[in-house]
Parts: sequence; structure tokens; C-alpha cells
Amino acid sequence: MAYTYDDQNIFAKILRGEIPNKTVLETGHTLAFEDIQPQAPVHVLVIPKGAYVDHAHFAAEASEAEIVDFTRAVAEICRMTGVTPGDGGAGFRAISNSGEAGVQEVPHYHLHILGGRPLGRMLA
Ligand code: D5M
Repeated sequence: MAYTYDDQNIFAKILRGEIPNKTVLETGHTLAFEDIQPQAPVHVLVIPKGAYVDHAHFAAEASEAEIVDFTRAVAEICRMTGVTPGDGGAGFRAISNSGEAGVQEVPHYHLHILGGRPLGRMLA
């Protein structure tokens, strides 16, 4: 599978510092910032710094260091924002919209972390 990455997407611009963001956590390979249209009291977007379109692209082409860094950053953000179950939090949901049917608006891989309120049973 060949992936085409649009380097003019809004998260690429955030990574280049061309537009501001409210950073929650930055690590070597990962950036996390507040969603501009929050759907819950905690709504953080986690993105790899590398140019990946979606989860499949990231899983196929990112290095193990990038994948480990991203995965651990997600856990750290949940801890920092107080949503981790068993660590004082009531739980969270992590969602990655992918492609047209998934209504992915920004073509740079991102995980939404939602929490801080009861999220209901259904995903969509
Ligand atoms: O959703 C993309 C998400 O990205 C959506 O929840 C709004 C958010 N967004 C868009 N622009 C910005 C900026 N500039 N800062 C922070 N958050 C932003 P998806 O459908 O998953 O692609």
C-alpha cells in the first residue's frame, strides 16, 4: 500500500510551528494537544511527529521507537489528565477516525482521548 501524505494539513502546520496549539505533552516522537472543538472535559489529540496519514500507515512504516513512544505517550496523557482507571480516574475512550467512512477530517494520524464525563455505550 502506497500512502500519500499532504504536508499542508493542519497538524503538519502545528508540527512545524506555523499555527499554535495547546500542548499537553511533547516527547521525542509524539505531540499531544487539546482538541479545538472539545467533545468532553478531557479531549486530547495525540499525533506522531512523523508524516503518517492514518493508523495503518503508522503501523506499517513507523519505527518501533516511534510506536513505543506514541503508545507510552497515550498512557502518560491519560495519567496526567486524571482519566486512567485504577489510578484515580473514571476511564476514557481512545478513537482514531480513518478515511471517508470514519469521517477523518485531518489526514495526519491522530488518536482522540476523551474522558471526564460518562461517555455512553456506543462509539458512533
Ligand atoms: O477530527 C479532527 C479533529 O481535529 C477535530 O476534533 C477538530 C480538531 N482540530 C482541527 N483543527 C485543530 C487545531 N488547529 N487545533 C486543535 N484541534 C484541531 P478527525 O475527524 O478525527 O480528523
